[in-house]
Amino acid sequence: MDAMKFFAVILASALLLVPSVFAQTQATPVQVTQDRAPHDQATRDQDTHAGAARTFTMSDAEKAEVAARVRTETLHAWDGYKQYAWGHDSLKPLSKQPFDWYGPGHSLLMTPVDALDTLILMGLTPQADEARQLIDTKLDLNQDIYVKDFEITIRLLGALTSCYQGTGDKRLLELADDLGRRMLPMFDSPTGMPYEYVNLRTGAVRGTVSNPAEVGSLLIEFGMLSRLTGKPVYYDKAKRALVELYKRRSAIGLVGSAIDVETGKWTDPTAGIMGGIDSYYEYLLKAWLLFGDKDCEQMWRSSEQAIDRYLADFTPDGLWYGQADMNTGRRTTNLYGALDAFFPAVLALGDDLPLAKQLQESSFRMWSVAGVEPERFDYSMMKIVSPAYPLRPEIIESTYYLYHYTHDTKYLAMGIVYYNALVKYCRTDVAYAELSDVTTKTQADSMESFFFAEDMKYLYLLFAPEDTLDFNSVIFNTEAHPMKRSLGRQ
Ligand code: DMJ
Repeated sequence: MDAMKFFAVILASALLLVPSVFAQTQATPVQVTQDRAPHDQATRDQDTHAGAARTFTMSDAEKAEVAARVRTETLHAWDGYKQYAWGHDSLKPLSKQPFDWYGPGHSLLMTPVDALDTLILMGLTPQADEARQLIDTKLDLNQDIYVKDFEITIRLLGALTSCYQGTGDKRLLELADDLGRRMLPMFDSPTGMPYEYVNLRTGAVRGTVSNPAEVGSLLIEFGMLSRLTGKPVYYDKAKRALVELYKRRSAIGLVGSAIDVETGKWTDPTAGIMGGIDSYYEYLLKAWLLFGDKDCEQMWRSSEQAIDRYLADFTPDGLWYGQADMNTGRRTTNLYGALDAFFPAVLALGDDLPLAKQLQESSFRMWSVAGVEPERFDYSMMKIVSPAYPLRPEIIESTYYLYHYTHDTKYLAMGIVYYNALVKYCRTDVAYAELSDVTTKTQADSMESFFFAEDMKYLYLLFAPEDTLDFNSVIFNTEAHPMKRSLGRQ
């Protein structure tokens, strides 16, 4: 499909979905002018679409209206959390029950912490204030629970350090410092790579087999904590973990999927950019840009070459990234998925817009197979292999980055497609629910905190005025918590 036809299909999808969604939410529809309206002939005639596509524009008022819709829907989900799960980690949106990751009575306030900067950004001030008040007074880190190094770092530590930068609320920094201190024992392995779990009260560790994402996606949060507290230990430990992992790359420059942090040996040699590896690469690039760390720059540049050479896969259906053996470079599988859709954003940030654009088209193609993206997709057969959709944000994140860099309105059209599908298929009477199967659109009883932290934030930023957040002055961690570049360079 050539670029213009592809654009046309995106546009048609966006426009076809607009009226139903706005009707469903009883909101005023975005006005679609005649030359942009879908019609039967156009759906059969790609060239007509292409003609329509060329005229596609959104006025500032139309964009503002979509941003307002996103804000309203964020409030809808927040109100559901507040009514049924206040003080807990998250809301189960179908049963309307609270859920705590580490068992009843052990909440770490995952949703309010992860959501706070989104609420602030959207100007949902009473909601942001109530979230902050809850965090300031009730977030209890002195709990006898083994927490996941990666998730607690990117969500809690990332949000606390980011929100301190945004609000100046010293209690948030105190909490971040306390959390960082409690997590430090996880780095005390023979290699310096962190154990998977650390007990917040005792500092005991468990989980010797980890992966690149869990080992290598800690430096933005711990590094920023060093900058904010003046304590170098955080930066040093997280940087060492990243370097130790990088040092264990294969002769051809790839890392595998699982590594023993005590022996330093790989237990799974499968290379890729998929979940379990993804944000390791993202953090090499972002730590360089945020902190000006030259080692990270060098590690990113050499990793990028290996990724390009062995993982990128140009097929008749476009550019994809599959899996290969880390030692031989031999292709093993052709799987792409919702998590991989983060990579166009990384490519764009790393200054490779041509590849970023091509890969974003592939992500959108994957989304379009069922009208919502699946967790895993075999691009050699264009077939869904894992049909769940746990409200993943990566494709929206990449759309936002690409729109920022290109101002091509097709990315706005993509954003409308995602937004409308979310509302149509994932919205419940009290919040939003993940899908257990994108082919049947069956909802499941979970709403991850990243729905607030990432999906809604990136969607909002895509349509909101550019000065809502100065993209160039921040680096987002992998959970979409913005870190100020000015502070990172101090
Ligand atoms: C988020 O927690 C982060 O984006 C992470 O990097 C990957 N998984 C989820 C979203 O899918």
